[in-house]
Amino acid sequence: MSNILSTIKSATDLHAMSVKQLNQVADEIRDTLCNLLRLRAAHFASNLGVVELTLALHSTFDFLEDRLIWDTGHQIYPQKLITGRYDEFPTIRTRGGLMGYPNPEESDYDLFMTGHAGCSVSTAVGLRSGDKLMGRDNYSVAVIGDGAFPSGIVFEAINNASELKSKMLVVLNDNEMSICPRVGGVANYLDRLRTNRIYSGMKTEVVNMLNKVPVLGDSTERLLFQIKEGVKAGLHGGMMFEEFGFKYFGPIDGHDIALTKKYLKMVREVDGPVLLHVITKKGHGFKPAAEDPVYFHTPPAFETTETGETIPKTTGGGKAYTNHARDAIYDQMEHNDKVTVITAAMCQGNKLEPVREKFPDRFFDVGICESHAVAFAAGQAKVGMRPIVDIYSTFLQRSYDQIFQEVCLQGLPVTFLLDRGGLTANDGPTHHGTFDFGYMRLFPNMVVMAPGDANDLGAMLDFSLQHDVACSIRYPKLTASEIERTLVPIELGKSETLKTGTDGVIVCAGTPLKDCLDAADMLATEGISVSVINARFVKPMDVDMVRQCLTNYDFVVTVEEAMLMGGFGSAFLESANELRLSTANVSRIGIPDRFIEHGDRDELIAALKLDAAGIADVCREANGVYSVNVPHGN
Ligand SMILES: Cc1ncc(C[n+]2csc(CCOP(=O)(O)OP(=O)(O)O)c2C)c(N)n1
Repeated sequence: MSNILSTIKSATDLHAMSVKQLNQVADEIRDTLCNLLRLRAAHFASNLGVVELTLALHSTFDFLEDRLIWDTGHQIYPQKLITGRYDEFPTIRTRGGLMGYPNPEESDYDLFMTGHAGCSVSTAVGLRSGDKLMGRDNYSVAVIGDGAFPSGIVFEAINNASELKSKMLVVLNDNEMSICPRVGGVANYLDRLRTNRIYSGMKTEVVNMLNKVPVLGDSTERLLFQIKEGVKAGLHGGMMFEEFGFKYFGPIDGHDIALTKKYLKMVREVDGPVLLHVITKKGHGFKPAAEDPVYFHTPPAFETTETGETIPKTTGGGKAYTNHARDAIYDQMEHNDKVTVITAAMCQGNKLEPVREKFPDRFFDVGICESHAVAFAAGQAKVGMRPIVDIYSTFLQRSYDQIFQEVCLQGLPVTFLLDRGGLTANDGPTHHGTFDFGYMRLFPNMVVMAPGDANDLGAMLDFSLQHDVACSIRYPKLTASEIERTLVPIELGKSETLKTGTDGVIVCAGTPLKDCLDAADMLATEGISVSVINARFVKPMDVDMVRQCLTNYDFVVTVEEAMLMGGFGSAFLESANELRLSTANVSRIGIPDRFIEHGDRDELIAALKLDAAGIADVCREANGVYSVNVPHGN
């Protein structure tokens, strides 16, 4: 059979294809996705689940004129394959290659660079509104998963779309999964809609019959009316959406291209907002992924053994910071029944499954609802519990106002464990957790910590739960280092000196600490003697440490895997200024004022001079400039 996929240059090529040909393209996309898994870790189950939906959408609409937003964006691979990026596809998620999320720089079909869930309906309403004002008669479509659907902002958008009477379509891609199985009341409602499918044949007749029940004025009749409306709501699928002003269609099988196209053509003619409920299966068409979509969300690269078996490629061993954090949480919950843990749909990412199993009453998965997660934690803290919000740094950004008002303004002791602090490598700019030092340290009543290694992490969690104040503790997506030393207990606003030198000093906030020590070793062989300090606290700053650094050494280098603007180095400079000490000899290593691309972590880190070689370079340069060649007594 000839390969059609490789010949598709633009999605408009699909318009002339028969359903049979589209199904062949679907098979070819699936093969291409499976082949990718042999190369590298990538989003998998979600992409396999939307192959037919993507083809149905692009063969019905022209998304160079119409608008399409994929919520979350991780299921964009089929779209990339049919919009002129087939040849480059093997480069996906590598530095300089295609991004694993929609990227407007790659194609006009990718309207927004997205990676955070929940905003697609809002954006689509905005696009429709703007296009209407510009006099364009086009159509706006948002595809959103059932996991993201309960996000508060989706209801804000639905509310607005009804008001604007926007001619637009929300495709609810219901695969019964977030990353883990979806949770909550909306999930239950969608389950009921699915099972209501058996009523679809008789629904109209029953509703017609109910409509014949007279509605009169006395109380018995009012009761009858209420019963009638209740029964109608139960029978008529999607009543909730209809009440919000959307026309509801479905549920339909989203793997049936012909059927999905039929519905898409039909809803395009409806004046006003429409919700099309589409049922798909994550991992569809590749048995192992369909059977275990949680593992196959972003599985590691695969390899085929000599016996022909497909197994995950083994990656370097060692325990990740995420696992250390999970074990520390487990330990705290075991010893203190006031401690709770809250995740916003990231149980799998944060490796919390054992905590969920062991402490079901104190484990809360609130769905992809980060703002709610934080306000919910504040509520628990107010009445005496000790909640831990275990969350990715980048997703916590969704809760900024709740950190301000519900937590800090009230002075409540909520602990934030910020996973994926720093670069997340192949995911790229939507997922790098580089802003948290800056955004967390702004608020009064917030302590900001960064463990230098795995030992610090557990000790910091313990410290946090012993104190009556909100604390943020951030760590990266990395195998943890454990630096050998006599452990100095965590003390509020106190740093830890790991190595004492005479020429300069490296002050590190967080896990680049091991690289700082390695840099110091390299420099020692060249006759440059540097101290290495584990800052531990971004806030409050260790003011004595700042004073000593600025008075005892020729040069100071601050290091952080975070934005320079507003980050640890900036905080250091602010302290120096308050001490009225000169900062001319302070160099800061961190992330400059731009979004960092996706790519191999080591490459990205090296380019930012955040590895041992880069840190040593900056020290060398500073030593050359600022060295006065006089011994300092420390
Ligand atoms: C704001 C936000 N929180 C958490 C995540 C992490 N995350 C990525 S995919 C996903 C599940 C999405 O489920 P769903 O919306 O049903 O989409 P599907 O996986 O079915 O495509 C989650 C929680 C995210 N991308 N954005």
